[in-house]
Amino acid sequence: MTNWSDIDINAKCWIKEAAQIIKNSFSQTLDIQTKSNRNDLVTEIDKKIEQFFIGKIRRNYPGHKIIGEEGFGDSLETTAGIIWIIDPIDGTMNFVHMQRNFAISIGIYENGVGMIGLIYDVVRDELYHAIKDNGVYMNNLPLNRLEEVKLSESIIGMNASWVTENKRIDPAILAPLVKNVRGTRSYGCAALEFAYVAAGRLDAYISLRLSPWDFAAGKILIEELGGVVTDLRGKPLNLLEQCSIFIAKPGLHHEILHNYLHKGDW
Ligand code: 2AM
Ligand code: CA
Ligand code: CA
Ligand code: CA
Repeated sequence: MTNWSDIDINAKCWIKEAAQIIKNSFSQTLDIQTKSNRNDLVTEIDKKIEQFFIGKIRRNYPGHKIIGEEGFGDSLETTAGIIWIIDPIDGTMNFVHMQRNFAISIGIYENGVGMIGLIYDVVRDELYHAIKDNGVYMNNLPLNRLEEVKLSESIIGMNASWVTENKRIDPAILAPLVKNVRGTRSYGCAALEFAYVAAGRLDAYISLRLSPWDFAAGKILIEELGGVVTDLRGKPLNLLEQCSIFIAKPGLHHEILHNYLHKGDW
């Protein structure tokens, strides 16, 4: 039998330890490199934190598998077994430029089912924490189930660049949505945007392309609170592949999907 409570206690403890390493780096000069393009940044701290978690997991749970953004984990073809999906720093650009608005994100899945989701806002010391069938907590305060909200009174997390010309979606699909909601916000940290939907600070969040480590923990939080997690076409996410993301409170998800995202040919 898997001892989930032991895994949970360890994961939380390692996150706090990792956060201290990140905070200590604020006084150092960072080695900043680029990945897929000149704005896709990575630092030695991203790599160090991923290796820190992998070392702990391998030592304590040798049978578990790991997927991490910086590539020090396993390369997996199936979701069988227990898998830790880790983003050591989500929001690296914010980490580099602002020293805030970034998070550590860890989702732990068993045979494709989300069991534990942890998103830690290091600088604000806010830990968003879900255990399957046991609710979601922010620093041990329970978060409420997600309730219906009117589109005209909702705030949606999305990146402004998607309403300009881009290769993934016709701006004519998103522009009417942007016009009809109460407001839009962009935080530059997918995990925190999931956490904000969980905490009721945002009502929905849209992203045109995320990787499993960006959404693994957040998906567990949102689903545990009764929210809906799909891609922009309303399809379930694949834990091993990149996909578009659309999460929202229950009624709002249906309304946006049918009245906006399903319109047009894209
Ligand atoms: P990251 O900081 O861990 O890379 C805004 O950039 C959000 O999108 C962040 O959560 C960021 O995660 C994520 N993201 C996913 N793919 C990205 C890419 N190719 N370049 C920059 N950010 C990316
Ligand atoms: Ca990255
Ligand atoms: Ca990320
Ligand atoms: Ca990252």
